[in-house]
Amino acid sequence: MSFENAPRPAITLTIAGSEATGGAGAQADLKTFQELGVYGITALTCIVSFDPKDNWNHRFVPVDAGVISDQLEAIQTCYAGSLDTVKIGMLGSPLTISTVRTALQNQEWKNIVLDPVLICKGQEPGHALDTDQALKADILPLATFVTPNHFEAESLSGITINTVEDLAEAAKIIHDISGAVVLAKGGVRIPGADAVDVFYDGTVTEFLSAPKVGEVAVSGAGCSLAAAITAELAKGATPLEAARTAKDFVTAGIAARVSSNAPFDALWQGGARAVAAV
Ligand code: PXL
Repeated sequence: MSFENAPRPAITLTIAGSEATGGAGAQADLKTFQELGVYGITALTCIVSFDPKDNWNHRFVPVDAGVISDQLEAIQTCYAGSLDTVKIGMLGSPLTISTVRTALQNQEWKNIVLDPVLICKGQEPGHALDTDQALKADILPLATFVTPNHFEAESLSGITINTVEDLAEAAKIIHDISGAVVLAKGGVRIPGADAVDVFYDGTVTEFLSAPKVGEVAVSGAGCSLAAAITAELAKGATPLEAARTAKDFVTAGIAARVSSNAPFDALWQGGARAVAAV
């Protein structure tokens, strides 16, 4: 056995928040990266702690802007020349958004995958609106791939989404605004037996469909989907291949989900491995 010739993993960064219970955010991203064979690194933007005494609303603490840019300086210097793929998750404030934008513009990227986390339960509406607008103005134009959920697709496209056809229309509008490849997620929000996501890259429209597992959204599904796309792109997959692999990854992770004392389950990133072993 030659250790010298062992393949080296692609380096993949997530710029995301911590979600302490491990279902969503940076924790979900890193588990997904590991599961899909890429070397995951993280710059933390905020710390979210659900509040069991207040209907599991989000307690949100931003990481200081200087500390975010310190993390990104360390990462970008350490991996200059080998880091070209980044996932962006929850940013949470206009100041964080401008800090992240500055760091993104310090280097060339092959893939900037944006999971446009628009609202966070527990944030003040005025503050959340400023954050949403800053995300659209400052980060969306830099994205090469964007993964809005139902609510985010309505907000970014400006249309109401009741059907899969509406979702496809929204994906086209978001592509036109951003230039990015779009995977718009219907999840459990659109009626029907299947959870349907719509892929659109400016030419190809593809409906990715899987039977719904229950009617309640599972924590971490959106984060893990975007992280799986990121990992696959870093390994050299095309956007459509990455979207298909990510959909399968998330479907297996939902089937093998973890329950807790919270009123929602969490996706398990080891689901595909567990299914394969049975
Ligand atoms: O699922 C969106 C999300 C992303 N990032 C963090 C979160 C959540 C939802 O709870 O807490 C840190």
